[in-house]
Amino acid sequence: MNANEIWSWLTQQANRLGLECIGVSDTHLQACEPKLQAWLNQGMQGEMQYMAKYGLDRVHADTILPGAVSIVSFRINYVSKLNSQPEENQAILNEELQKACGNTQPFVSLYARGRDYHKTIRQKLTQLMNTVHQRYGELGYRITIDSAPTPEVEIARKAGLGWRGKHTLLIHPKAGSLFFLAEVFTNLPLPISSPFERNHCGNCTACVRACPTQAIVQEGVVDARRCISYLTIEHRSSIPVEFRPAIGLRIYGCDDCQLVCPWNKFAQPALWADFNPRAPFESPSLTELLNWSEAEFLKKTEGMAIRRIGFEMFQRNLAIACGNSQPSVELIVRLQHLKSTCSDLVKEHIDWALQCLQKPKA
Ligand code: B12
Ligand code: SF4
Ligand code: SF4
Repeated sequence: MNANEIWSWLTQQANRLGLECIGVSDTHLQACEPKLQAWLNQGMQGEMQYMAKYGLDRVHADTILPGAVSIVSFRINYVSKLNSQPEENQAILNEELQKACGNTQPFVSLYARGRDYHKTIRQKLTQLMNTVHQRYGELGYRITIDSAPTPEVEIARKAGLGWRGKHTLLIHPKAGSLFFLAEVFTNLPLPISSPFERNHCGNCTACVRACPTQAIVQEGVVDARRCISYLTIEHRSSIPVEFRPAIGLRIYGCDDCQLVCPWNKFAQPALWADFNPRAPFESPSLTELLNWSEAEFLKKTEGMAIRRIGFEMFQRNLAIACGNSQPSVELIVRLQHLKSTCSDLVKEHIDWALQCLQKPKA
């Protein structure tokens, strides 16, 4: 097997499937160790036990695929409504930021409004690797997307896909940061790409300043315990009261640090219809979501990442959104009614919301 020939075939096939930007990194990821260790030592992973469980194994490619020698990185854009016009994109991002910071509509992160990306990307990469297999025969590989214990952003930076912004995410000068990353670990010695060495953040600190909970505790370091994405998706117990006001109406994830980033006007549209937003997640109504039974929640979120948090966390997040929204008699009555059917965890968040809604305004 000729690795260069396989690489050329693989890139062609990847482009055909809509996997536009790809690169290859070696498997030497040990440079990440000290920072990862420091992050873990400070407990910044919060309740994400999988981060502590794998610890420094994350930087050993053998954990993913014994004998791996190269890692192919893929960038998958996820915002369907973007286009190639920076001014129009900027207007779209400003509108999303206004929604995220407003007090009328719940906000679902842009990446989570369509089909669960894990499913879509795995399908596409399996398709891709099947074509390679058919043409070149047996080769060892393993597909990873988000949930595997690997430092994906650093792998992608090494593969030349972009630099790490001060918010820690990967940015490409022609594609911003509104994309997922995925990898194929393989035992095939593919030609290694040049790492992305330049950092184009310059003096900008927009993401650090815009973060509602000051989760970017140092340039390039996010304390997950403060991050709204963690609090609304990963943290399964009671959300600390100190963060509730700042969460606003963000009920699933947070995009503020990316929405203010000047590079995202260059973000590229999603190429797959799977990522088209599903009703009602593009423009949800708080009362509509509050009225859902568990069966309706499961039905409406079928095949979506949001379903993974389950009904209890969904209701918990909605309760916080209610506490931060415009008070109305209808909302107060609805919340009081909900208390008779929900779990203790949700009840505690509803009590907090009712206190906020009934507090006399200064
Ligand atoms: C855990 C996790 C989270 C946690 C912690 C986030 C964090 N920044 O660490 C939480 C739940 C908060 C989270 C939130 C989000 N996440 Co997340 N997350 C992950 C996950 C699973 C692991 C990341 C990790 O290892 N963190 C631990 C810390 C220690 O690692 P680190 O910050 O990356 O730092 C490492 C190195 O960069 C280096 N380092 C540390 N500091 C610095 C500073 C500089 C300047 C440099 C060069 C290096 C460096 O040392 C560390 C050791 O590896 C990855 C997928 C994966 N398997 O990698 C997705 C991933 C990073 N998340 C992703 C996304 C989309 C998000 C959200 C945007 C989702 C949302 N809209 O709500 C937010 C963004 C929040 C943010 N600003 O980070 C994407 C990012 C895509 C991209 N363009 O980069 C990923 C890659 C998933 C994917 N496959 O697409 N996430
Ligand atoms: S996702 Fe939101 S809370 Fe998390 S670092 Fe970015 S702006 Fe802050
Ligand atoms: S907002 Fe500014 S500092 Fe933050 S990642 Fe973007 S360019 Fe870098």
